[in-house]
Amino acid sequence: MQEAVAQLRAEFGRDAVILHTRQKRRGFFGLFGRPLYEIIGAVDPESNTAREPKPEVKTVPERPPAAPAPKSHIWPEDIASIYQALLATGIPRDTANGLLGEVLRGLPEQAWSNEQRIWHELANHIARQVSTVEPWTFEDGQGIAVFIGPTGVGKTTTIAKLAANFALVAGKKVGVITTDTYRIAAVDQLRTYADIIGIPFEVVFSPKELHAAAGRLQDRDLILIDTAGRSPNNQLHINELRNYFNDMPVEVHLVVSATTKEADVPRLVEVFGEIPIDRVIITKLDETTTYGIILHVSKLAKAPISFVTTGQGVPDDIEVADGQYIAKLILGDFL
Ligand SMILES: Nc1nc2c(ncn2[C@@H]2O[C@H](COP(=O)(O)OP(=O)(O)OP(=O)(O)O)[C@@H](O)[C@H]2O)c(=O)[nH]1
Ligand SMILES: [Mg+2]
Repeated sequence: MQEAVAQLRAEFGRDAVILHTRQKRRGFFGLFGRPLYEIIGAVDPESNTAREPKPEVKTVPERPPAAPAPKSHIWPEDIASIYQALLATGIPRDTANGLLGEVLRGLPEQAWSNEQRIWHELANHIARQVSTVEPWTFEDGQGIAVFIGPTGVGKTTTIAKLAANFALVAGKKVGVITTDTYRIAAVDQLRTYADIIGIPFEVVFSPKELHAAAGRLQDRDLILIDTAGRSPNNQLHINELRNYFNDMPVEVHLVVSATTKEADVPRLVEVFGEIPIDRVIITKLDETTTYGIILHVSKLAKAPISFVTTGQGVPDDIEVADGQYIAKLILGDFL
């Protein structure tokens, strides 16, 4: 198999990606009577080392190749174009390889030319891979959730949406606390929502005050805690955030905008992940047309998606995350 991979790379460049590998039955084509290995690869046309933007099925015999290696070349153009389309959704390369490989392995070879079927299977795989979680049921008592993330992603707005829905629609006792005394007007922003909804609101300046405020909200079913948006490149601010919630049993929701650049996601997740992440919220789905980042963030954060938000409107533009819905969003017109 290594030899076959090396051969594929030699012929198509270092960036050739392996989509599918399989050991063929002995006596393939009645030749040699030795096991054969089949690899399907694709070449990313954007890559510099790519020489041929076409996939190839390459079959090589097991060592030692006493006779010239038997090769069968077929050109499943459909699969190459599906792979490219998958990358264009913003799904990172590794994930796209894995997904397409899994789907192909699960389908009989005759189905590989059935584009519709492949897209359908991809949607099923994505729906299974995007982990989601039910909203709070309050069966285990009070819920305390804190919302952290980069600046301007919609943390405060999301808290306002959740507070309004759980208080006014679900009839739960909700309280909000803000630790964001950093930005002028941040306190007023959330206080205004709390006043309109008619729920208690607390402003805290230190971890000690946070404990005290949570104590005063003991009768609440749900406490939502807002934090100041932080840059993942400011370690001092991240440490400060971590110290706030070190010794408090809170459910940490990482809030990430769907407009985040794919390349920035790993660092973002790593740095905010210093505060163990329990849930991910993806905001601003309405501001982009590619949604692969949803899968990307949830995988890297190793946390399920709780909610997605779809506009500026409070309280309507928020939905409970659902795998099928997210898969459809990601694959869009292809389904
Ligand atoms: N289009 C769109 N805009 C949103 C969404 N959620 C929030 N916003 C807007 O994003 C802007 C910032 O929202 P905030 O809730 O203040 O963001 P934040 O994360 O609390 O910001 P900081 O506290 O400064 O870090 C506001 O204009 C919101 O209306 C969304 O789902 N879609
Ligand atoms: Mg805010």
